[in-house]
Amino acid sequence: MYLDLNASRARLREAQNARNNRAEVRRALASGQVTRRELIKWGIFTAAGTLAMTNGLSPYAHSQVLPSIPTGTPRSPLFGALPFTHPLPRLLEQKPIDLKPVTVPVDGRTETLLKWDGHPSELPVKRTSWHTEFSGAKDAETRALFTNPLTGRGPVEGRPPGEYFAHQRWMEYLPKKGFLMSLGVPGQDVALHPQMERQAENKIWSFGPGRLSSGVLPPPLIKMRYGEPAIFRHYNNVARRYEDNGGFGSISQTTHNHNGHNASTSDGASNAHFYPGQFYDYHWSTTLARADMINTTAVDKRASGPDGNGGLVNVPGDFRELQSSLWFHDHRFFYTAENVYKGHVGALNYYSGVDRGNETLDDGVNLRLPSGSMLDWGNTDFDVNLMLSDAATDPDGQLFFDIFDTEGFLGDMMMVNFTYKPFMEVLPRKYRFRMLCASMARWYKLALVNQSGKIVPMTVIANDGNLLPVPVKVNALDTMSSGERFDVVVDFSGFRVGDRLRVVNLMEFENGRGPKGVLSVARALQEKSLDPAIGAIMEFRIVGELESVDVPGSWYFADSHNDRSVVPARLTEQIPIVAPIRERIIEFKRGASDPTDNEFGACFPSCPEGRENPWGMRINGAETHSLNANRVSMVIPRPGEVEHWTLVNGGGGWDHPAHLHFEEGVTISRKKFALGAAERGARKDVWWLGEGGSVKIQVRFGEYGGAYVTHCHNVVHEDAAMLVRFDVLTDPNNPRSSQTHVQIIPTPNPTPDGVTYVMPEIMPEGNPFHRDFNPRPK
Ligand SMILES: [Cu+2]
Repeated sequence: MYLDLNASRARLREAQNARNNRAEVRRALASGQVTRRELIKWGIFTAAGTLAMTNGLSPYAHSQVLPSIPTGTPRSPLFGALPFTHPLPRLLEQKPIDLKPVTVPVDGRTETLLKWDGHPSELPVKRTSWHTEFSGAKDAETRALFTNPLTGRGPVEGRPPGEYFAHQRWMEYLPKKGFLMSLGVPGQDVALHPQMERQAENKIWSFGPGRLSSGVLPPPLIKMRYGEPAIFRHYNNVARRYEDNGGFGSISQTTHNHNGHNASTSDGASNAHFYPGQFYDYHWSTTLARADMINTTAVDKRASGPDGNGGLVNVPGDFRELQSSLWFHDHRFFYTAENVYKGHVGALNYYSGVDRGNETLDDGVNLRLPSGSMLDWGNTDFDVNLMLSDAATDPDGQLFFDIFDTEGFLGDMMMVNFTYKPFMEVLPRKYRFRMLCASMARWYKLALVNQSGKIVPMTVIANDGNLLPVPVKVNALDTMSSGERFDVVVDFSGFRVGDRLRVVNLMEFENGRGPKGVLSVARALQEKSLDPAIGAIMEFRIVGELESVDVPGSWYFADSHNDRSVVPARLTEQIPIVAPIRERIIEFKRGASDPTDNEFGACFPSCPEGRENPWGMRINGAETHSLNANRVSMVIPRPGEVEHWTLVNGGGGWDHPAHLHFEEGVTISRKKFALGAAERGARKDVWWLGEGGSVKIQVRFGEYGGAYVTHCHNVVHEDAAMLVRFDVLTDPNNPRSSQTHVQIIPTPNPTPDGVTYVMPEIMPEGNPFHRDFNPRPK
């Protein structure tokens, strides 16, 4: 294609100027040099409070002349870094710490606290937040014990006080292990490739092990097993002042376990974010869904976790609800995209009797999927987490994010495990890859090719961390939108040492509205696209020997190594579709009727100055609303009831991946688009809807209660308020379930000085107890 080079250069210059000017506006606002009102008066903001689309401010303002670059900004400099020159870093496995129970008397009864083994200065874990002690302190001395040590104000634990945010079913799912981690500032030690610039302070905030540690990259991997509940203690160790955020990211954060079957207290998306110097104890309970309804006495061996000695620990619940490849990431309302992009992310593998992470142990329960066999469970030698994301940098090689973008920010550099286009050495045998789309607004269609560009089939075994009933062999994966996971098995045994294969991205974007289309493998390999993320993104190299990750110092040799893993013809059983108790229609739409209608100001909780929130959601055909965390849009009245939900893309040329927290849904059908090869009857938690499309799912809730959300997982749309809150009520007749959550609880309102509660509004269109509620909306 012929491009006028001078015009092209001029446009790039303008785009870079626009980026600088926007950064200038952002700094002026943050430091209080100008007000939003002044910016509107000067024509820099529109009356709606959004950045005016003028030259010098918006890189899109004059893009009619030349084809646009998806990022809307100049290409990121690569500093000579070539693709496939740096090895894939494996995610950093986190070592759990034993938690030792101690019983203490509290107000005439006893309570079980958990002490961190080998960490005597660490506050024990307990059922209610330490915020309760801070709030209830009778004197300054006692209060000081439970005060945020970094700031000297507010409680030491950010979890809201009292029963509303107490860990539910505490003794039943008493944590045995703890993961002690901080989200911190890595300083100058991290780069996306050794040849690229080191990231400046506060460009990346990532997890590191221990209390008040620096962040590190690559992101962490946490291995959990059924029957071993854990605590994830997250210290907030990022910058203290919000203007020190390197241009993007919120210093108040919260961690969402996507999609662990946990109480809303520990879901990380119940408006309970916390501040620098504080920690938050998340109870990752490993509860198997339907524990109160199916296999309640834990006799089914398939519903189990590995005991560490070749045996199993049975747990109550439905084995068809077992989960495997989960992940965790920030969920601070209005700032999720910035924070996740900045590094607040990790992988979470759940192991079960069926999906053991051991390929040789043959007990009639274990599926023996590719993994390894050096450890009793959780082998990762042949079971590899691949976290896919896209990034963009400024001309100095520093991570860049456009906080005024509400369409979907796209990067032009493809990364796997936060490394630019890596390679990985593999043995000629079967591997399992746990692929995760951790991008903000970009989705993928992936194929695998050999060195002559011919397709090598992959076998999909799990979708969003749920085993498929039967493995599905494909030439290319289904669309993998933001938040979606595919577990695939690739058989390299037909290749010879020295052979190379590549993972190719076929899905083209030109802006954040959604994909432009899918390219053929041949075109994608020739990179015949203006989208720099098209083409090969990772390389596999067949080698003859390989060191073990699970037991470093041990080696595998291709000529003597015997692959004993299998991919059984049946992996699990499908949950049948039945007649629902009620139906709901959930629309993902543009144009909320009340973006500023809130007693707390424009947004609740606080949202960025100067960014409009054009996105909203509509329940059962009522009014469209943007997120207000103090509004309950749907009530789930009783555990166990089957509901059918139709997730609808409200149109306008946009695409949205719909994400449901807490429970998976069984995919029933699609409108406008065909079901994907691995989608029929599959359990999922993110559904790509497609432009003008819809998906019907079957859901069922249980075991825990509280406030959850369902939202668009284009996290830029999500941050522009495309979420709704739903509240799950617990069963008053079940003595094991929380009696606090038999009703809707107040909404936490976090501040650096502590959390107060406010009373939420409940919308009739989503409330089955309301006389206007329609259980069969059309
Ligand atoms: Cu969306």
